[in-house]
Amino acid sequence: AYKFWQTQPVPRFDEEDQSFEEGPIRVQTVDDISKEPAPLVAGFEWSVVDLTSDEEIKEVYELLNGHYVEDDAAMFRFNYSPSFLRWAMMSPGWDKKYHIGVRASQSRKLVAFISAIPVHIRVRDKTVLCSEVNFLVVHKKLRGKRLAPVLIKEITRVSNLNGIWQGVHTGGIVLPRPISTCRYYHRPLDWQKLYECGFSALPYGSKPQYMVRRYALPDATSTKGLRRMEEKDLDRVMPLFQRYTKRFDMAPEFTKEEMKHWFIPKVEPGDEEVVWSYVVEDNDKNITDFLSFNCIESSVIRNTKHNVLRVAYLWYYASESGLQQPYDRSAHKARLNDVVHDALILAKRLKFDVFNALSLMDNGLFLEQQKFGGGDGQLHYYMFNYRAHLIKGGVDKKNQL
Ligand code: YNC
Ligand code: MG
Repeated sequence: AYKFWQTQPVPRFDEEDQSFEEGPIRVQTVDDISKEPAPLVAGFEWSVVDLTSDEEIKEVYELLNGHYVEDDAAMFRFNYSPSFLRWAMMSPGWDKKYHIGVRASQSRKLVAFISAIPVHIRVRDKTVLCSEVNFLVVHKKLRGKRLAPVLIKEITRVSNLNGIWQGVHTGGIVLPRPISTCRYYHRPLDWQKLYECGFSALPYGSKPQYMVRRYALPDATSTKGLRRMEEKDLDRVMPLFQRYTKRFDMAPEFTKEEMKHWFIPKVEPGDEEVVWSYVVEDNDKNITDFLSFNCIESSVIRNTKHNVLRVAYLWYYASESGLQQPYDRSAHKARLNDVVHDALILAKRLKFDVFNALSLMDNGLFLEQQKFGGGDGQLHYYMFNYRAHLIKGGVDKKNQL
């Protein structure tokens, strides 16, 4: 098993000695790295994809729309919008050499893809420059032919030539060896539609109208001072975000330019919005809370009534309530519940069908109270060429799920 992964600089499952110091597994220099991509099997060729081109982003969109990640029962498949794909793959430091495609030589059809962006990830006391790899996809007709390892080796080579030696990625499958594992939680916003799609089940003995009532939300938010985040807020959100993420063993480190890109991207005419960010500003103009969620639609694969689910994913947030000295767990819990409840209301108004969150950060403080239910899906977090101890939940170990 793991014929490919056992050749790679990643921790193994059977490593017992946990007394190591966290750091790189393999150390190389640019001289050690091939200047040419490995050849592909006859009939296929490497092709850098230009995501600024409307035709080429459409090719990536269509490949992912038809062939990307599905749930185990093949009822839903991610349907990332072209706007989302540009936002996710063209963050500060992006380079088109990290948008790697494979084409069939004759038809020119795009049949496989992999991408990366440069990110700084702090793991405990060390900050690591990584290639964050995403959108690995192989056309369904080319599956099982060991093309994925070739794509992974190519994105590694290009990263290495650029002086990046570590990687970070997430996925639903188990590989050697996760540094953390989270569970997905789902909070229905339109229960009736989720039921009709087969996403939500009717509990034994219940009735649809009870379920609809259970998940009903008020029309208006209630947190005083809550509003959309704007560019002028960046200088106040950044220090709050930095202090809040210090609570966790693993977190990204964003520059101001990155914060701007990730939380208040410019929406050009014709773009769909992909991220919604909010702040709470008090009477003294202090920003006390920040919260964001993004949108990934899922195609409903075989359903006569519905074609897509609009899914909101809770993303980063921060709150002064978690930073009080001494730490007041019940105050933090109450505040997060208020702000997340408002986020559910906002997402409902934006016509989302379900609100997803993972079992990470301080989410254990609100998931149950806000009527999230545990899903089947897990998300495993991996680092490439970096040995680290397992990462557990937030500072407040009582929050762990
Ligand atoms: C996966 N998701 O285990 P072994 S997530 C990593 N991540 O190798 P073949 C994966 N490895 O076990 P297929 C993987 N899925 O023999 C499979 N593998 O050691 C490994 N699905 O290759 C697998 N997108 O080509 C096995 O498999 C080997 O034809 C088998 O292709 C796989 O984007 C795939 O789930 C996933 O499109 C492309 O099934 C295909 O099946 C597909 O015979 C639907 O491959 C879409 C899907 C994956 C979403 C994602 C993150 C990817 C991370 C890749 C690793 C990056 C490492 C860091 C590199 C940079 C380092 C620096 C510096
Ligand atoms: Mg293959």
